[in-house]
Amino acid sequence: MGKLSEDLFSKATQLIPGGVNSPVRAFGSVSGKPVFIQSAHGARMVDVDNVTYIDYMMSWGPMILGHAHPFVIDAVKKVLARGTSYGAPSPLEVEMAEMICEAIPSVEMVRMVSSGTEAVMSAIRLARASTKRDRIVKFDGCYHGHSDSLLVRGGSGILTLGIPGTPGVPNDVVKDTLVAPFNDREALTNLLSEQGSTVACVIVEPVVGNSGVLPPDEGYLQFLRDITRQHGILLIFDEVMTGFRVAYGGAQELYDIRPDLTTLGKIIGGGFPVGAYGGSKEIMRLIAPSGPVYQAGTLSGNPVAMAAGLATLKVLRNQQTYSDLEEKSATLQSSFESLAEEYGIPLTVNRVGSMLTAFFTEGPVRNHQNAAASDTAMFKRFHQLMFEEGIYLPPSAFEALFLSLAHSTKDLSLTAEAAEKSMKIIAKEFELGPYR
Ligand code: KE4
Repeated sequence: MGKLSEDLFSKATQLIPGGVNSPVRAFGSVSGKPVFIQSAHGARMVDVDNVTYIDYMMSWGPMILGHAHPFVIDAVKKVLARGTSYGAPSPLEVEMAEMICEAIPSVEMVRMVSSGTEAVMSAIRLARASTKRDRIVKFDGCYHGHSDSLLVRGGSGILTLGIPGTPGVPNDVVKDTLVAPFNDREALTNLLSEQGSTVACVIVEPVVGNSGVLPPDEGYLQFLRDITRQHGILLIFDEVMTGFRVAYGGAQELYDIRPDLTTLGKIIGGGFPVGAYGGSKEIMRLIAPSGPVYQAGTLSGNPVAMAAGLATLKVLRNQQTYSDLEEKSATLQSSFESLAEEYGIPLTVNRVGSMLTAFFTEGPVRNHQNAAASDTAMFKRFHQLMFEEGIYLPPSAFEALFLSLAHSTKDLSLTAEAAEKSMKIIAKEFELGPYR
């Protein structure tokens, strides 16, 4: 950590809880010393001490084109000249709704909000209103933002910081939140055979990103679709992370599943605050003002966020995008795997498209329990060593690493060189492979 970051962090911790505006940014489970960023372009970020990093966090997912993509910047500049927020409908919101509905056939109608948390909170309320049931089912290690009823055995920062539950959330709020293990058909079948008639929705990250990446087992998502339909339960795909990430139409395109409701965020805002939820017209028409289910937001559909999001989606719509991301991500995965093999380091890389996690364990890693059993001390050391080599990995063993269109083959070979140095040191320090 450079001097300026150090000074900023000590000042920030006096003014902002933990010195950060979102817990995982505090590097709590790695070095504990977050650097402060002054700029970002393409695949790189530069901190206030002028240290440059190849970035694989990409703002936790949104920056799939790379930072400060010229097409996005131009689109934002044009809109900025016309004001920043109207509090009234604008053409850009209609265009965004059209692009989302065209990309995701299960979404016939969509409402914009300002964060993934807000999208999920609203979708849950809508599911409860639509089914007139109160119970919800989520999966162990999945994170769906920080609304009260979802803060149960969550992933992401909750897992990283080892927060069992969250003080301030009344038991009455979470008593209706049931938790099942991901990728476990029997557990959910048993749970729903007892309580299915009281459950409004099952919400899932179709590709889990918040326990680290956990791909769904073959046929598992179809199983979720079938069993929820059987019990009259709405299936919610939380695609805040996977939407426009794993495919242009998200995980539901990749796995050919039609959920009842979808939540979105991150990429559709192009780096600006955004969220969205959508589904059939029949269900969505329950939302005010067309229906009685209230949900509102001062900056929902903000024109600047819409401009950045639209510019991003227009670049992504070119199919070449995802094959390019796939190729680069597969290269990164195989360099990690072959190096771990060479140095006798237990490593399992889970990847779907351009989101991946390297778990320091033999594997397989199919659920939160497997992920939590990985060697976090080894991850911490790997993170630190890679950081010293100028590679900025997400500062948590339970997050996804993201590639962008801006990551070049040169960036990938620099990353592989850094990984070689780091894994060699880890093998020595942990007495593995040639250093047993
Ligand atoms: P936001 O409220 O942070 O925009 O979205 C919440 C959310 C909902 N659903 C999924 C699947 C998500 O991954 C998220 C947020 N993701 C975390 C990182 N895994 C955001 C990073 C942070 O909390 O700082």
